[in-house]
Amino acid sequence: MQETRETILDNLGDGPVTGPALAEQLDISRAAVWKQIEALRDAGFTIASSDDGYELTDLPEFGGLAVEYGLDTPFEIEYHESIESTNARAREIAAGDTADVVVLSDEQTGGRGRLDREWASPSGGIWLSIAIRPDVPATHAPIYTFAAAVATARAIRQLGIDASIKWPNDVLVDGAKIAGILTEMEGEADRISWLVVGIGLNANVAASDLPAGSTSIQAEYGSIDRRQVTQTILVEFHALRSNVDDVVPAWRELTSTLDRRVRVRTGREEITGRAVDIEFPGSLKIDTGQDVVSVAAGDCEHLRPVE
Ligand code: BT5
Repeated sequence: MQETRETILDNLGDGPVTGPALAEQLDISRAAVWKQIEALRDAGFTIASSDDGYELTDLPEFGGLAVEYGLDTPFEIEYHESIESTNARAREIAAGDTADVVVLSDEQTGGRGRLDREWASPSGGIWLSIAIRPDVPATHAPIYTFAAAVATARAIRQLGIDASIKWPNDVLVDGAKIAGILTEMEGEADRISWLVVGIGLNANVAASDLPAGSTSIQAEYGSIDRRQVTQTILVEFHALRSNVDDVVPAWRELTSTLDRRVRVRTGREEITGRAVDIEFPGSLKIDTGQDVVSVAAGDCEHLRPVE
């Protein structure tokens, strides 16, 4: 967040503060302070003014400044009411040399899943893409998908919803999909140039506005404060991307894929067996009965146990 705005918000949050006091502290004119206050009001912040000065009394439910307010990560947020795809926008930003930017939208008109599948993104969801530049080889890219899945599952579980991760990129509640992750990257074999991790979480969205087999936080729990949930996702993701060795153990704790029968379709083959483990940076090990095979990517189906 822009520094002046952040200082003003911090001051307003701590109690009434007068315009002249803010102007002096920030070394700007009183008119400039007033302009900043108006801009914050336009962004949905409720700022009361009395003889004692200005005071922050309520935050907007969602938006870039709202999510940045009190967020302890290096991410800058670019917010849209509506956009075609936050991943597409984050890719543009990342290609322009900027990193640690989050593109966030209330609605997407052309949200995408893997293999260019459609991703339903009505207003009320949490649709976000994080552009980062990790200094790692391209083969490590999947660990960021797993970090995002862990961050999202943890944020949902904080609400008391029993979310679990299905390998590789789905977050489920009772078998229904509540969130999905799409990671895209560019780079050479030995180094990633940029990576965009897209997270789609069905938050304040009615299940009837989603494809069959999906669920939402609204359906499982009721409407939530998207600002808080988004902040939790970003804080958890930031912690994990800063310590990638923590990702696989955290993922194992949250998954419903391990120790069950699965069918995985890759572009080339179909593998059925018992999922026994995942390995850094995210391959699934499947015991087929004849062999233990390692699959790096694919669509996974949870099967019923054989009698
Ligand atoms: C995914 O793909 O699960 C990745 C979804 C990533 C979406 C985010 S939103 C922010 C960012 N911007 C984007 O444009 N994308 C990312 P995949 O595993 O391929 O699953 C896609 C399938 O999930 C579809 O074919 C549908 O069957 C189903 N689906 C579509 N919309 C859904 C929704 N909102 N909730 C649950 N399932 C959905």
